[in-house]
Amino acid sequence: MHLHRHTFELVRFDGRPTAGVMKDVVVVPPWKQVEIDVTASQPGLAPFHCHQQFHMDNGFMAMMRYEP
Ligand SMILES: [Cu+2]
Repeated sequence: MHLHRHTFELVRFDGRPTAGVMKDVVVVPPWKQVEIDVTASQPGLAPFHCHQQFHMDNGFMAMMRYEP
């Protein structure tokens, strides 16, 4: 998964807490979950999407937007 224009902190990967891991892309294994913290410090539009083309073709993408 890729969040454009932001860096997020990976705080949980497959149930295991993590800290200090800053990323803008994270690989989510099948049937696993990750949890991230995002600081809303870049107002405007930011695409959030899967990097697997098949998933994007089937709608696994969104546009995040917030104002200052
Ligand atoms: Cu995907």
